[in-house]
Amino acid sequence: MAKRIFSGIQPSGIIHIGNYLGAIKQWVELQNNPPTGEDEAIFCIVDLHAITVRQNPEQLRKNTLSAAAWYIACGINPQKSDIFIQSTRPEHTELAWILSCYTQIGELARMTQYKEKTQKLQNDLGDTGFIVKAAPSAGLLTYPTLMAADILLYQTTTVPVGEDQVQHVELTRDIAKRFNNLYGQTFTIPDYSTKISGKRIMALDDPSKKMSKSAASEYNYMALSDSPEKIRQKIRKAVTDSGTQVKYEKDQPAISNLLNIHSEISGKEVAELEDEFSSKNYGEFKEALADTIISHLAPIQSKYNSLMQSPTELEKILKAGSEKVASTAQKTLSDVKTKIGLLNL
Ligand code: ATP
Ligand code: LTN
Repeated sequence: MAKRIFSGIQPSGIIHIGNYLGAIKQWVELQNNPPTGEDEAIFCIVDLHAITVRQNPEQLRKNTLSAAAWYIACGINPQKSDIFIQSTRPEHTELAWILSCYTQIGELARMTQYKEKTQKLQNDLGDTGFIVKAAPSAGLLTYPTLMAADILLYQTTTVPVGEDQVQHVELTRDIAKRFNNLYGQTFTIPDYSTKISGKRIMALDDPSKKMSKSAASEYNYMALSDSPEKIRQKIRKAVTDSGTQVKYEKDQPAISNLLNIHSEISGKEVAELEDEFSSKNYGEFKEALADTIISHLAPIQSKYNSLMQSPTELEKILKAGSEKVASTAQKTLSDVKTKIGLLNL
């Protein structure tokens, strides 16, 4: 059986180095060195997931096209992999509804992302600076059934994601097994694959939280689009611990996070970096880290800028991707409908 890789990112903000190191970088590696010769890779821009929290329509449109440009600028090759926008394939929402009828509310309510996003909504400061309590939408709760549909429609074998998404892939496996047990072999049971040694990239302004596109402050994340000056400023401003040594320690989460980022970008082991900076202070390490990020991002940013000059080219790539994946999605959905007793007229 052909192996199929599927993954996606929400166009809910500016793509950051957490998305790059946790997801896109490993997508590119899988695309270029597939585990078997016949692998196929599909990379989606999951705009329907982004609307589980309120988005500005104009900004959402911009972020969607810009996500496609970042995918390509980082090394996803549309000749080798399919890139498409989730909402352009109606099979995703159709299968998501069906799967939500095979998922328990309790399973959804205990997802960490649901709990975190619900809490964030309830603590958000409105424009006036006062806390505006917003109730979570049903979409935020059923988010994982849409993600399960994304994955299962394509008979995906491998889902390369950051560590925060593993729980959702595990739920996808449970739903798929449940369905297969009831109706016979229908879905391939997907595996997840994580990089960055199973660690997540933490926020620069608070190492107890993950780096996130939808953070209130831009000092939380390092965007792929940040200018060299901004990169230097954000790294200088990044919080550090009470210690002074550049060492990876459990009780020194801020410097450990910065070491992790350096290691992932430079390809040097953390121990090697600890050696290199053993007689240096935090300030010197931070300058070196900023240099490393700036030079790594420079060619990616220049490719991104040139892609964004021709939005119609990007749209063409996205349309072609959507058409290319259509037949697999339609085949799975039709099989599911028949099995559960819907008239497939
Ligand atoms: P949002 O803040 O809007 O929820 P996000 O920044 O968490 O967005 P997603 O679109 O949810 O980003 O995630 C896209 C991919 O990037 C996923 O595979 C996710 O696991 C990975 N990812 C996101 N944040 C991090 C992080 N801080 N460290 C490592 N991987 C991450
Ligand atoms: N929930 C994921 C985005 C996502 C996804 C997917 C990832 C939606 N559908 C299918 C892998 C496979 C996130 O990163 N927040």
